This record gives sequence, structure tokens and C-alpha cells, in this order.
Amino acid sequence: MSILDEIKEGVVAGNAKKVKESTERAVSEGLAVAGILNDGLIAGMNIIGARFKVNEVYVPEVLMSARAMHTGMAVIKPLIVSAGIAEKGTIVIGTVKGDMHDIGKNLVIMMLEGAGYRVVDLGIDVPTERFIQAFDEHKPQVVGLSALLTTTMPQMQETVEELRAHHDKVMIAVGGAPVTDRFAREIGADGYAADAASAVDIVAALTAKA
Ligand code: B1M
Repeated sequence: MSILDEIKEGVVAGNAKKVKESTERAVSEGLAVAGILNDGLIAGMNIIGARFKVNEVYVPEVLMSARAMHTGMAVIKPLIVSAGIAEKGTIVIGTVKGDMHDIGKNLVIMMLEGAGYRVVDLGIDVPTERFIQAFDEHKPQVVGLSALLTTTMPQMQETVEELRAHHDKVMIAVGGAPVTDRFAREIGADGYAADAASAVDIVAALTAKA
């Protein structure tokens, strides 16, 4: 079995120790970080996601896989976040109220930090007032919102509208599995990113406009 398959299988099995060890070995053997992330960690999480959908696994298994994925992400974080890059701007980001998913958001944060942005992470289940408070405190170039549930997409809309009412020039980018470019435009967001890499592109474009 290849190291990437070991990482993938470790995530599927929710075996944090194995994922940490295999990821460390992949790094020490010089494998590309993008491959470790996409073909190892994310590939494993996608398998669990598909099983979760058809009730083959339940919340505890998914949580164990998420934890295992986090241990792998912690190993590669220093490689993604290259130290010493001048800060390009500040981004405030959080998962909207009612939504506890943070794996994707955390990946976006790693990529943004790696690209040289200072990121203020508000965490999960973030109410609109907290985004507004953070906007006033940190004066970010871009506010990023994440939502993974169709039931929290209306909350995303509310947060966009209230942030906009609070400050008409705020630049807002949104993302998360059920979010689409069309939905982003409908709710008045300035940008949409389908994945962590495009989040960096959209933030760069919005920062240039801010
Ligand atoms: Co949840 N869950 N979950 N879950 N969960 C989904 C999202 C679901 C699709 C599973 C399914 O049924 N197939 C489904 C949603 C269905 C829907 O709304 N249509 C679902 C459900 C139903 C639920 C619960 C309601 C289950 C229950 O309790 N009955 C519950 C809700 C809890 C809540 O939030 N209130 C729940 C709970 C959980 C866990 C706690 C067990 C766990 C979360 C752990 C954690 O995040 N710490 C969990 C997980 C892990 C998942 C799946 C399996 C994986 C999500 C994930 O991390 N993907 C997911 C199924 C799936 O998506 N395959 C599922 C990997 C991640 C890298 O991708 O998050 O899409 P993603 O992020 C991407 C992009 O979307 C984008 O970049 C990221 C990196 O490329 N992106 C952004 C994300 N945020 C961005 C922000 C940006 C830009 C880009 O801002 C600028």
C-alpha cells in the first residue's frame, strides 16, 4: 500500500496515530504537500462522507475520522504556512451560526496563512454580531463565511445582509459544500470559492478591490 493510501485508510478508520505517523513519513520522504492533502487526507474524508450519506457510518465514526484528519493537517501545516511572508492583509473567517463543521474552514485558513494573510479565526457556530464585532476590531480586507448545511445557508444570507448593513464597503467571500457561485451572488456576497485553493484566489482579488 502506498503512503498516501495509508493516510487515506487511516482517516477512514479514524486512526489518528496512524494518520500522524504516515503523514510524517510522507513528509520525510519528500512527497508533495498537495498530494498528501488531496490524495490522502481529503480522499479519506470523502470516503467517510459518502458512507455517512448512506448511513453506513454514523456521527461518532465521522468525528473520529475528522480528528484523524486534523492530526495529519497539523503535520503539514508548517509546510503550507511558510514563515516570514509579509502579511498581505487581514481576513476574518468563521462558520456561520448553527453550523459546527470546521474542517474545510481550517483548510482555507491554512492556505490563506500560507499565502501570507493574517487570519482571525472566529471558529464555529458564529453569530452575526460576532462577525460584526470582529470586523470593527480587526478591520479586515475580507470576511469569509463557511456553511456546510443547507439549513445554515439562510443564516449565511442573514450574516451577509447584516454585515453589509453595518458597513456597506465590507468585502465578503463565502464557501462550503452546499454553497454555489449562484447562491453567493443571490445573497449579495462579493465572492465564492469552491475549495481552499480558490479561496486564496478570490481573497486576493477582493483584497485588491478593498
Ligand atoms: Co456533517 N454533514 N453533520 N458532520 N458532515 C455533511 C455536511 C453532510 C453533507 C453529510 C451527508 O449527509 N452526506 C450533511 C449535510 C446535508 C445537507 O445539509 N444537505 C451533514 C449533516 C446532515 C450533519 C448533521 C446534521 C448530522 C446529524 O447530527 N444528524 C450534523 C450537524 C451539526 C451542525 O453543524 N449543527 C453534522 C455533524 C458532523 C460532525 C460533527 C460529525 C462532523 C464535523 C466535524 C468538524 O467539522 N469538526 C461532520 C462531517 C465531518 C461531515 C462530512 C462527512 C465532511 C465535511 C468535511 O469536513 N469535508 C460532510 C459530508 C461531505 O461533505 N462529504 C458532512 C471535507 C472538507 C475539506 O470539505 O468542508 O466542503 P468542505 O470544505 C471545502 C470547500 O467547501 C471550501 O474549501 C474547503 C477546502 O477545500 N470551503 C470554503 C469551505 N468553507 C469555506 C469558506 C470559504 C471559502 C471556501 O470562505 C471564503
